[in-house]
Amino acid sequence: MAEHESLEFGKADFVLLDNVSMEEFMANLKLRFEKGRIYTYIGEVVVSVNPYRAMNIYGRDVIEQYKGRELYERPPHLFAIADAAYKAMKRRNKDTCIVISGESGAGKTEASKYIMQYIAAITNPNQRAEVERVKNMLLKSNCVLEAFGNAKTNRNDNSSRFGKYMDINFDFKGDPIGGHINNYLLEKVCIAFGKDFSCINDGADFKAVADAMKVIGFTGDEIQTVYKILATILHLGNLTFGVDGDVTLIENTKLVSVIRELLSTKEENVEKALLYRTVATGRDVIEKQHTTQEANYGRDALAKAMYERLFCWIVSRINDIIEVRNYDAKIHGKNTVIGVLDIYGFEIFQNNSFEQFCINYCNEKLQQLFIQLVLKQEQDEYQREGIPWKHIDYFNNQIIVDLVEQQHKGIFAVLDEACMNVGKVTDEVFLQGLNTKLAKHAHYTSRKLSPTDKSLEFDRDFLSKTFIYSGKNKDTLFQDFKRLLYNSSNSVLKAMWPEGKLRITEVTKRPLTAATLFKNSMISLVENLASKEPYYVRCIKPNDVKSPLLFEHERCRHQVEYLGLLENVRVRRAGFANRQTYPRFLQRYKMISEFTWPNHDLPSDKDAVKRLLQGCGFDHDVAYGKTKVFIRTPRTLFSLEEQRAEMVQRIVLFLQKVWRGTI
Ligand code: AOV
Ligand code: MG
Repeated sequence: MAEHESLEFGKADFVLLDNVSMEEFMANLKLRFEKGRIYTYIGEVVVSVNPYRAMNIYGRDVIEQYKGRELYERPPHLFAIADAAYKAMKRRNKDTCIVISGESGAGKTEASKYIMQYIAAITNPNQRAEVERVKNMLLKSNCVLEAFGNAKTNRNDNSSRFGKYMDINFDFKGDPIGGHINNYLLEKVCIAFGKDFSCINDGADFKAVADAMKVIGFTGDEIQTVYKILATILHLGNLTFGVDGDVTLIENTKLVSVIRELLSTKEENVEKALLYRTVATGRDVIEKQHTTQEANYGRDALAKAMYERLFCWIVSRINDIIEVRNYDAKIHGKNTVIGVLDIYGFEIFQNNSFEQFCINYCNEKLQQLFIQLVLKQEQDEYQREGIPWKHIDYFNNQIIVDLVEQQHKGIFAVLDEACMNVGKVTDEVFLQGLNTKLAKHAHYTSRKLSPTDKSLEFDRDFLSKTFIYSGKNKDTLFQDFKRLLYNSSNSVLKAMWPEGKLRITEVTKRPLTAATLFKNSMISLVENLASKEPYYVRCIKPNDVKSPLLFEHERCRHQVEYLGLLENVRVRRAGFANRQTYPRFLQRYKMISEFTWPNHDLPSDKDAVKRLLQGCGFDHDVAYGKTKVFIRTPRTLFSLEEQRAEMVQRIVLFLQKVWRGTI
């Protein structure tokens, strides 16, 4: 329970609600939002509501207030959760992670940046140069990744189109010595020609990004190449094809020269790659001319693949630069990690596609992890402390996750199967597959049942109404393009396309589909998170118009519901609303009992706490663990707090009298 906050701002922890009902939860959330209290706890989980205005709560002074404090000692804040993760890592030598979730525009990326800033601010008190360098790189890398990986959508002006998981490595002193970024890109789905990405849109922006890249340590050649790739992608967008008889040709041939120059390849190679594909038929290798449709398709695929590859390359270069360098730190000394996950949030658009399906599946997966871990953590603590655990019912969304990722009959598997039919992949084939395999699934409703709606429907909003283009699932960049880029005399570009080295007859293995790659990357992400001690930030978007004033009740209620926040409160409460170590408990409440004030003469703090609680008549509402006392109902805690406040008041009055000499 956070002190220093009066009830005028509502309850700082939802666990303290009088009744756990949706109405009370929402009333508290709204009150706090309106009073400018954007953070509220559920135990150790931070619930955050996007304020859509600059808040004066992230400064150095505020950082100082949270440094080294316990969670409930200060008003709820991201800094408190960052500090808790840091403390656990440092004191208990634990790898921890901070998982930030919530729908698009809810404030995840902003939260991740404040968390990084906090960690950077509280570490390296001795100003070690190497640590300063690493911290600077970690903060700067964010700006570069955002420039390439964020885009304006109608849900968020600065929407992350990639998921980012960043590990920060710490040495035994607790100072950051390196890091690693995993990006979860949406395969093949970078918005057409990337034209929506700010780094391409705006020349001035690119200058700022180029400067940041330079600071991080990208070479001049590398930055030049990035620039050339972006220019190529833009030019590809203007390239058009026509026909002359049965010959497909490029209409604006001048562009080919420009592209050739940018890519440092041979002009005729560019033209050939755009108009033909090389196919191996048995032992023969022939060149087959594209139709204009195929040529258009190939051009778009090239632009997207170049953008995607560029992004991945930038991430891998940043990783080269920020990885833990110091050999000693790697081998000796303890090296612990805090991971920060900021991923694309759940989204539904007018038209939803494979991209939204992947994003929403990812959010389901994280929700599953949340359910498992929040419950598991509780259970573990009770076990550790030797307290019996009562099972709680909650909605387990494993069934939704299975619906998507199950072997052979999950949606991804059906999609992959539909994509095996070379040449005649249609959404109809895919739909048929779904109808056959999933007809009886409780959470699947076929599109056939709603013929006017061109979407596949799932009965839970989480998965949104998704219309999946099966075509987006295939790796469809013609080999010829890979060879073209590999044969560039620009060594940076060449290095991005190593598979272009393969000769046509060597390219036989069917590449994994986008769905399978994505699924695998999600499974390993979740495994990684599950191996760490998790801390959660649950972000809520208050309205759809980016207003700092509007708390749209229904929109928020819906999020509270699908984030399972009420269940979270119940789980937390059905166990125990509050737990504190014996010494801490005594420190705070000893003044309310004659047995413990000013000191106790019992054999242990545990005995003293027992005596105190028996004396107050709360013995029935608590359990005594090995190191902590567990308080079941918030009422008891309130009562203790009230008694304490009363005592404090009396002591203050008493002291005032002493000072005035009236006693
Ligand atoms: P997201 O990461 O959750 O969406 P962002 O973190 O980009 O959302 O937040 C969206 C916008 O909300 C920001 O650009 C800010 O204008 C505003 N905002 C968010 N948090 C704060 C805050 N703490 N203080 C002030 N303004 C804030 V997406 O990336 O779309 O899922 O894929
Ligand atoms: Mg984001």
